[in-house]
Amino acid sequence: MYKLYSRAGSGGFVVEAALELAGAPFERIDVVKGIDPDEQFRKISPLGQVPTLVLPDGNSMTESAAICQLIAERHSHARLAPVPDASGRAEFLRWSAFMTSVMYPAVLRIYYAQRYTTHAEGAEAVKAAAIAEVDRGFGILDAALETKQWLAGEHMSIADIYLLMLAHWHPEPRKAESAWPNIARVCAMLRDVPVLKDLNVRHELW
Ligand SMILES: N[C@@H](CCC(=O)N[C@@H](CS)C(=O)NCC(=O)O)C(=O)O
Repeated sequence: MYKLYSRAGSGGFVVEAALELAGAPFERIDVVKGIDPDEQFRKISPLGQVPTLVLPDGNSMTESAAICQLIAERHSHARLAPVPDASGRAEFLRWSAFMTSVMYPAVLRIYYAQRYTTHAEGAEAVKAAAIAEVDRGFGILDAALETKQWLAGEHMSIADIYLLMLAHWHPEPRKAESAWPNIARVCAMLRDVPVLKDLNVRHELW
């Protein structure tokens, strides 16, 4: 069985979604901000961040996008990602990497702005620049969705759910509706998926 360290409203959302959609049983351990839930947590998550996944074989990993990719590979029946030789695979890898390496860190600069400056007064400027960076990224993702239903291939993938999570982390959670209509369309479809609706009761992303 998997063991997932998570927290409501965190990047644990997309990993919980992947595990639920894969039908993979898991134990969820809630991590309260700033308080390690058990001795093991800090050893396997040196930055003290969630999501952190302990695999059935006892190995563990951090990094939301990598975790989602592993779950997709190990539970391929759930079709969480295009298979390696499918035409949508390149887009899946591209947009997953974009969201985890460009978007997620920019969101962190919004909510943890004081970590990104040594100036006592600097946090507001960090935050403003981060919002601009997030908005630029959403513009790129929206354009990628202009001619297609999903981010990668013909089916919904875990990358779309990653996008749903990011969109709801925006300080103006309804901004997609006016600024990024294609992202708003994908999010509207996903908010109706029963598994995601159920997860949102705890995560309260929307
Ligand atoms: N690169 C990591 C980022 C994880 C992350 O920043 N998680 C946040 C919650 S969304 C966290 O645990 N922050 C606590 C902290 O940094 O102190 C990933 O993609 O999983």
